Amino acid sequence: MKAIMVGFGQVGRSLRTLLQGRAKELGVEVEIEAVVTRRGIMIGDGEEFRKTRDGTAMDALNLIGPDLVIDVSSANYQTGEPSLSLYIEALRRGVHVVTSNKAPLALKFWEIMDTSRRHGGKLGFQATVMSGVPSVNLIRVMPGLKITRIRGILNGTTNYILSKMYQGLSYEEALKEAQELGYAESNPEHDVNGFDAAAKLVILANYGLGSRANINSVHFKGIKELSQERIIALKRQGKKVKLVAEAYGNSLTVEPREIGPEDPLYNIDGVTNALHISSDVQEITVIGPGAGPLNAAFGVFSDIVLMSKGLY
Ligand code: 80F
Repeated sequence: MKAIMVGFGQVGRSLRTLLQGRAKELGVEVEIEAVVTRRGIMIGDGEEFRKTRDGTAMDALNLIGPDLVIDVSSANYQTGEPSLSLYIEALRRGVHVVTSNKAPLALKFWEIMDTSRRHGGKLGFQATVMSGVPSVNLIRVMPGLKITRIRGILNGTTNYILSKMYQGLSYEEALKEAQELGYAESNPEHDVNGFDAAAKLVILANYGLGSRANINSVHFKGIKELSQERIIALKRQGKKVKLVAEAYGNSLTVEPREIGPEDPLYNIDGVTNALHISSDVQEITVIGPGAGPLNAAFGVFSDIVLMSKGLY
């Protein structure tokens, strides 16, 4: 498959390593024909980005005519651009899109999904929610299940910060660590104000519950107003604060909740995320690392492999 890759940050670099290291052994051939960043276009592939020419992702799509667009660029929650237009155009042409960028899907999920279904370009977005831990793709492999409720911890950075504050670190120290580990968004405000978890909840609610939601449908609140004193006081009462995302009926919420040991989310600490799905047939919980460059890259990689093998 001829691919263009948009974004060459932490996730992009890890993805390149995964593709080089283990795609061939799986019988998957992916040639990165161009890389696009804010700085312009690099024709071909390389360890480091070296600009070959000016241009945008759309220019690269036109120039290369790829089979696959990989989007590992930063999220733009204002407009979803330039990724949103890129997906629509690529999918219309029957070009597949695999992405870890939540913004276009949190803003225009059904426009993108309908374009994919109408024109045949496939859309892989496992990495947008819980990185490499099956969430979107878990729902994908349970066709026909009537999901009634989704509840979980969907942001690695805030769960990491809350866990560290519980152990006595300050908010600032914990955020700094989360940034150094590559968990936080390029604008960490999006993590700590609940925006990132809200975007993920929109994607799951649309895909799993068939909601017609966008980021404005979510009542969300972040963790910035929580003081360490409060977290420590709750600890003495045997409680923890978790940023809980929940979709049920038409209600989509992300907010800090005080929970006790009886709640299955109580023991989900650090960068670990958890997703609990209730349905007419079964209850399912999946637990695993929600963030990290290699984990997010693995989510993208798994989509590429499954797609190239015609498994969806
Ligand atoms: P990083 O900032 O390292 O790289 C972004 C790249 O995008 C840069 O190369 C930049 O030049 C390029 N770019 C930005 N705007 C562009 C434009 N207009 N045109 C072309 N290129 C452009 O970002 P990361 O860490 O590599 O992340 C890439 C994407 O993966 C982002 O959309 C993330 O939201 C997404 N992602 C990252 C995750 C992670 O762990 C996890 C899953 C998705 O739960 C949490 O705590 C979440 N913060 C992690 S989610 N890094």
